[in-house]
Amino acid sequence: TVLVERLEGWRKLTLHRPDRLNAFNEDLHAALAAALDEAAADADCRAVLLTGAGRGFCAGQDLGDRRGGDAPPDLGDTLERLYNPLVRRLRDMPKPVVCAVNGVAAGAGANIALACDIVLAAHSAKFIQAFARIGLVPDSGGTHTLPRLVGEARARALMLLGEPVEARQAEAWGMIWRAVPDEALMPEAEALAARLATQPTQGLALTKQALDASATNTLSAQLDLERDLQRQAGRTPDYAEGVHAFLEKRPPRFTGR
Ligand code: LHQ
Repeated sequence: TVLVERLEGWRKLTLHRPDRLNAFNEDLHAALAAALDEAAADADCRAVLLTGAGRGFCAGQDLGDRRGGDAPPDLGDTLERLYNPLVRRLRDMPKPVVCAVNGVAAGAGANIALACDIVLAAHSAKFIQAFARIGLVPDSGGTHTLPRLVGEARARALMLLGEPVEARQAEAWGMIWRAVPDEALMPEAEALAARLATQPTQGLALTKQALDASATNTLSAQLDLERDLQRQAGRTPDYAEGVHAFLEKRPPRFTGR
């Protein structure tokens, strides 16, 4: 239920349950976890593109997928086992993750998109914090990411009202990187992933670490972290190559090491 395409230096992962708008069941979670772990472990893969098949990106949890009969399911357990590890996999991926939101992103589907590093969305796509509509709490990190992206006032209203946000509005609010015409989405997202795959991958991975830590660090702690991460970046062959290329006035040839 996840299509994996191995391209030149990067991978495209497509959520594939189009008749359910790519809503998550256990199988989709397992397939995506395996695909992300493989992408993380493959040194030749230097960027990941995540998208959805059909007219939706992801409608969140499959609300028809109720196991265990009439007893209320333990949704905390579902988050602990499935959604929380997924968000951690995306954030901790030591290479950039681009998300191409091809259609509606609802509930956990919206927040999983927002957990990716660079989010593009088709003009026809919408983001819906659908949780309030069914009595749930926004999850998959949304209560952390959304207020930081769009500010407290917008995040609160979106999460309490469950109203859709269209792609262009999401771009204007800084929720995503760019909204693009529907037919331009895949070419632009693929070009971005391909470009990222030629960049100094270790430096980008360290940059992700710094940005994630900044959510909770003081400035002083963050300065210490930047020192430590820069020390690591300064030892990479790609840094040496970047400097040489600059001084020799030629394009760099980064290897991702
Ligand atoms: C679906 C779904 C869906 C099943 C569309 N499930 N079939 C975490 C932990 C544990 C438990 C609970 O939740 C979570 C986190 C969450 O994600 S909670 C939030 C779950 N998601 C939602 O509440 C969104 C539900 N879906 C919708 O509101 C609409 O489908 C949206 C607004 C996404 C799209 O609307 P339309 O474009 O009008 O499409 P549609 O509603 O006609 O959907 C197409 C088909 O997909 C339809 O099936 P059908 O057999 O009638 O063609 C839907 O039933 C099915 N589908 N979402 N989450």
